[in-house]
Amino acid sequence: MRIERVQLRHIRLSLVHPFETSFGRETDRDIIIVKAWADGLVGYGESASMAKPFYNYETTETCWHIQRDFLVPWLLEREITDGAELVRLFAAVRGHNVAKTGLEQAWWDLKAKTEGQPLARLLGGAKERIECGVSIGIQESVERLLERVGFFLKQGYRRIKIKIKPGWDLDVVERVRQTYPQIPLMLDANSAYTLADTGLLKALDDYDLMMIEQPLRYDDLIDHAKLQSQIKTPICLDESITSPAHARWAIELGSCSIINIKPARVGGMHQARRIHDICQKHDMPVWCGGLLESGIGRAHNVAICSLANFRLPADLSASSRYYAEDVVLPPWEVDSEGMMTVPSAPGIGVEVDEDLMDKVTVKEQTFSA
Ligand code: OSB
Ligand code: MG
Repeated sequence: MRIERVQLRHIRLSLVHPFETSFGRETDRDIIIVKAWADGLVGYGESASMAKPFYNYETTETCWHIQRDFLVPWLLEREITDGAELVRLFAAVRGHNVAKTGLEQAWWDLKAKTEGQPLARLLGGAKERIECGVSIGIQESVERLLERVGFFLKQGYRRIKIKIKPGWDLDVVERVRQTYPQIPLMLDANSAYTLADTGLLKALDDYDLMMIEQPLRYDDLIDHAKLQSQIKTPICLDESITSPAHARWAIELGSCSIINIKPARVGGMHQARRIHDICQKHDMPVWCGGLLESGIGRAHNVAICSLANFRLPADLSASSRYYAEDVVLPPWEVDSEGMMTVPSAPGIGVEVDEDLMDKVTVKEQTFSA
C-alpha cells in the first residue's frame, strides 16, 4: 500500500470533567488526528498527545514537528506492505512514540479497509466485546470521589481505577473500601512515590487491590523490582514500558506482574501487539490503558483489546465520560454489563464526524507525495 496524501489536524476537545493526576490537572485535550489517503480509501489515526510534557516528554507541538519534518515525508516516499516495515522506517527517530502512533494507526486503518476487514480481526483479535473500566482523577473531596465511584458503578463499569498521590492515598483507599468492600479496585500513582514510601505502599496490601499502577519513577525498572518483592499488591507498569524490549526487561527483572499497554505510548499497533505477545508467552496479563483519546484513538484501543491476552478491564470508557461531543459516529457506548462492542465494519469501524472536526480544529496541514 502506498499512501498518497496525509493530513494532520491539531484539534482541541474540552473534557466534561477536569482530569487530575499526580502530575497535574487537564481541562481540555490537544491531540493530532491523522487522515491518510490510498487507493480511494481514507484511514484515521490519533496522536493522543498532551499539551504539556508531564506524562511523558512529548507535547502536541513536538508531535507536529516530528511528524511534519521527519515521519510524514518518509511515509510518503515509499510503499509499506506490513506493520513491521513501518516500525523499522520510523525507528530512525528515537522515541517520540505518540507522534509515530497517529501515522501508524492511519496506515493500519487503511490496510484493514483495503482488505475489507475489521481492524480487530486484521490484528488477530477474536473477542467481540471488551470489558471496560473507568479511571477516576483526584477529586476535591473524598465524598465527591465516592459519589463518582457510585455513578460509574451504576453505569456498569467493571473496575474502578483511582488516581493517587502523596496526601491522597491510604485514607482515601480506606474510605472507598469501607463504602465498596467488594468492587474490583486498583490505583494509579503516575510515578508519585519512591522506595522511601515502601511502608505506605506495603500498607495498601490490606485493601485487596487488583494492582497498583506505576508507583515509582517513569523510567524505572530496578526499583519497581525491589518494591514488587516487598509488597503483595501486583505492580502494573505504564510509563516505564515504552517498547517490546522494556516489556522483556521488566519480565526478566521482576519489575511488575501486569503491563498496561497503550498503543500511543509504545509507538502504535504493531508494537502494542508485540508487547501483548511477549507477555502472553510469559503468562503475564495485559490490559489496555488510555490517554483520554478521542473516539478515533479509542477505536484503535478497542481493536487491540480484542487480542486474547488483554485479560483485564481496559481504561475504555464511553465517549460521554470524556467529551460532550465525540468526533466519531456513533459515539462509543458501554452497555449495562460494562462491555463495549467491537465494530464489525472494515477498519476502525466508526465514521468520523467531519463537521465537528472542522469546528474543533486549531491547525491543519496537508502533505502530498
Ligand atoms: O496514567 O493511565 C494514565 C490519562 C492521561 C494520562 C495518563 C493516564 C490517564 C488515565 C485515563 O488514567 C485513562 C482513560 O483514557 O480513560
Ligand atoms: Mg497510568
